[in-house]
Amino acid sequence: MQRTLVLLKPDCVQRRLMGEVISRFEAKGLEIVAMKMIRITPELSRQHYAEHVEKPFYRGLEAFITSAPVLAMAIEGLEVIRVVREMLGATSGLKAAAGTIRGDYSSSRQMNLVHASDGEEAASRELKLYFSEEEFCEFDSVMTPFMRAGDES
Ligand code: FUP
Repeated sequence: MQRTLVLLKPDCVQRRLMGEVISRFEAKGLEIVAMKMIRITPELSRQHYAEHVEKPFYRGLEAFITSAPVLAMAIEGLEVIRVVREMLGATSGLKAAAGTIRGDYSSSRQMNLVHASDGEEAASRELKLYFSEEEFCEFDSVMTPFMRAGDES
């Protein structure tokens, strides 16, 4: 079982698309095990986007990501890091395939609605930036027996 960090970005919050996006993760059978709305500070933005801080587009990216609240979620499931990235689609909404979240709702590279960790190392680092251990809410999902066979783990 893996966990990944998902952020519904300021454009998603402002456009009232949070419910649409959360519905897709729920319908897929993934577990939301932590969730909170926060305003990203410039300092957190620099930590989150550490690999991009020196790039020319970083200024605009920081201004955007700090412009309104985001909804941070920890999502759990089998191969969830890859599964969620595939549900998001390519980084730019203009390139993302139809049927993906960005492909269906975004026409922008910067305002691409959702962030998700891109690998195990990133997931572990990013989850720690947004959540403390006590904030994860594990539970026995009554749906699990109807979502996958017992030997699929
Ligand atoms: P992704 O992993 O799909 O979220 O994309 P990247 O890590 O490559 O980029 C992080 C964020 O920077 C993306 F959400 C979009 C933004 N970005 C720009 O605004 N301009 C660029 O030229 C490239 C990325």
